[in-house]
This record gives sequence, C-alpha cells and structure tokens, in this order.
Amino acid sequence: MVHWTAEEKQLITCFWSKVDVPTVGGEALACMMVMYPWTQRFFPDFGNLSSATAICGNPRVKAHGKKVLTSFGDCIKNLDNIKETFAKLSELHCDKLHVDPENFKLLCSTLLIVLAGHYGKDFTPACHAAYQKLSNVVAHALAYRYH
Ligand code: HEG
Repeated sequence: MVHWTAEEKQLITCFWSKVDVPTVGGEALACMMVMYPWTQRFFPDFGNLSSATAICGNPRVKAHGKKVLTSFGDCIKNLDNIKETFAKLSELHCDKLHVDPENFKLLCSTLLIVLAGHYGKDFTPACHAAYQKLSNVVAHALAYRYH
C-alpha cells in the first residue's frame, strides 16, 4: 500500500481546494486527445474532434473532462483507500470501455501540464511531486482490476 507523509496529504488536499475542476478537467482531456490522437478513438460519439480547435471547443469533451476530474478528486478525500475508490471504475474501463491502461498515464501527464499552466507558482515543486505520486497511484488503481 502506498504511504503518504503528512506533508504530502496536506499539499494535495490544500492545492485541490483551489482547482477549478470543470475547466482543468476539460483542458486535460482535450490536451490528451490533441497530444495523443489515438486516444480519440474511445470517444466515437463525441462529434467533431477533427482539429485541436475543435477538440478544445467540443462541449462533450468539456463535460466528460469535468466528470473524469471530479472522479479523480473523489480519491483525494480518502487517500489511503484509492484502490477501493476506483475498483468499480477499473472494472468498467476494462470490461465495458476496453481502455488500455497505458492511457491513464497519458491523461495524468496532461493533467499535470494543465495544472502547472493554470496555477503557476502555486503548483510548487513539492506540490508537483505529490501530484506526480498521486497520478501514479490513480493510474495503478484504475488498472488494478484488469485481467
Ligand atoms: Mg474514463 C467514463 C473516470 C481516464 C475513457 N471515466 C468514465 C467515467 C468516469 C471516468 C467517472 C463515467 C463512468 C460512468 O458512467 O459510470 N476516466 C476516469 C478517471 C480517469 C479516466 C478518474 C483517469 C484519471 N477514461 C480515462 C482515459 C480514457 C477514458 C485515459 C481513454 C483514453 N472513460 C472513458 C470512456 C468513458 C469513460 C470512453 C465512457 C464515456 C461515455 O461515453 O460516456
């Protein structure tokens, strides 16, 4: 099981209270689709994804990004139980959505970029390191129920 120091927990929860979840979620998902265009294939009914401009302005992308980042935020309320928090979602992404778990890492990487872009110096190196660790734990938890 992952161990969090008191400082990491404090950094993660304190920073999260500042995060604009709908905006950052939409941008992180859009950024993933632009940077790693093969990820678009999981969203065949999202409409126009034909260019970076189309992706960034697409309301389905924004809505889904908000949903995903809200779910990401749920685990912050219970950092010692991330595996359990994501058990059902891991099954869903494996059995129903057939999302290759490598993609969780891609989304986490664009999330960190978008956070750094929005929050600049509030996203301190220590905070970045804590979120990098959290991203790894989340990606691992989402992949855990894969078979
Ligand atoms: Mg997933 C649905 C969370 C990464 C593709 N994702 C969902 C849902 C949640 C969620 C909460 C809604 C589940 C439901 O309807 O019950 N996703 C989630 C998290 C993360 C993640 C927390 C990573 C941090 N998802 C992810 C990635 C892909 C993906 C990387 C593909 C590249 N998710 C995906 C698809 C759906 C969901 C295709 C269904 C979308 C729809 O049509 O509604």
